Amino acid sequence: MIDLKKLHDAVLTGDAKGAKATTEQALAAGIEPLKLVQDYMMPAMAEVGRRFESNDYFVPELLLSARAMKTALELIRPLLVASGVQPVGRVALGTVKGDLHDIGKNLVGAMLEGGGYEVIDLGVNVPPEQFVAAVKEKHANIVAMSALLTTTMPAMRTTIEALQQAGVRQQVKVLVGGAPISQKYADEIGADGYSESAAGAVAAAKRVMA
Ligand code: B12
Repeated sequence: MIDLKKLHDAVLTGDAKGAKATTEQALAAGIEPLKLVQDYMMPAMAEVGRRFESNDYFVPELLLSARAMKTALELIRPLLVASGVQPVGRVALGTVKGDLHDIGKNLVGAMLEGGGYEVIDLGVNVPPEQFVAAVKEKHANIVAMSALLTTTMPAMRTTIEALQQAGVRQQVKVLVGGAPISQKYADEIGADGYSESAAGAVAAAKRVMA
């Protein structure tokens, strides 16, 4: 009998080895991959988000949990694809042009994956045309942009304008985030959603897709 709570606890405590081992055992025992994500990993990441927001967890803990989540997801993702479980949406995620900060972006990506979204991670220093290409060629239905510098925030507006010019703005929802970004700024540049946290990014994605 496998104790699946171990998977929850491994993600919560950032134990990538433990997350991998329990996931392997569970999959070998025929447990539904989706059950592992929805009942154990997502609640653990949601708790990680809560602990971060209440200052019980800090960036190192977040990174360890994100890595544990990613390690387990690497085993699970191919099975979800094979079993035909449709992702709830496809997100083109990146840190905007000129900006190399990716810790928050990576957390947002892990949370979105945990929330059932397929994430196309475009990396850092992503120019507007690369976001446009992800929408056109990879059929992303959400563009999620991160910026940590006040000097790179305007690249979000430029990217939205590039989506408009390419004629694809209507077919995507745009989410923005990062330390200097606010709801006010998101409204100003015509983004569809904003969140100040990785856990909130999933809720924002759900809201804009509804
Ligand atoms: C780590 C760090 C770096 C690292 C980045 C490493 C990496 N791989 O990311 C390094 C050392 C490379 C770096 C470089 C620089 N940095 Co720096 N950096 C930071 C620092 C200390 C932490 C950022 C971080 O990771 N926070 C933790 C994560 C979890 O938080 P987050 O990114 O905000 O993300 C959360 C939310 O914002 C949200 N979120 C984020 N993205 C998105 C996206 C969406 C769609 C949604 C919904 C939500 C969302 O969810 C996340 C999780 O909850 C900040 C200070 C700070 N306290 O923010 C300075 C800071 C951002 N850096 C700063 C500066 C100035 C620089 C440099 C210019 C320094 C220099 N002179 O070279 C360079 C710029 C390089 C470049 N071109 O990008 C300034 C920016 C000031 C400003 N007003 O613009 C800051 C604020 C430090 C300061 N107080 O001066 N930096």
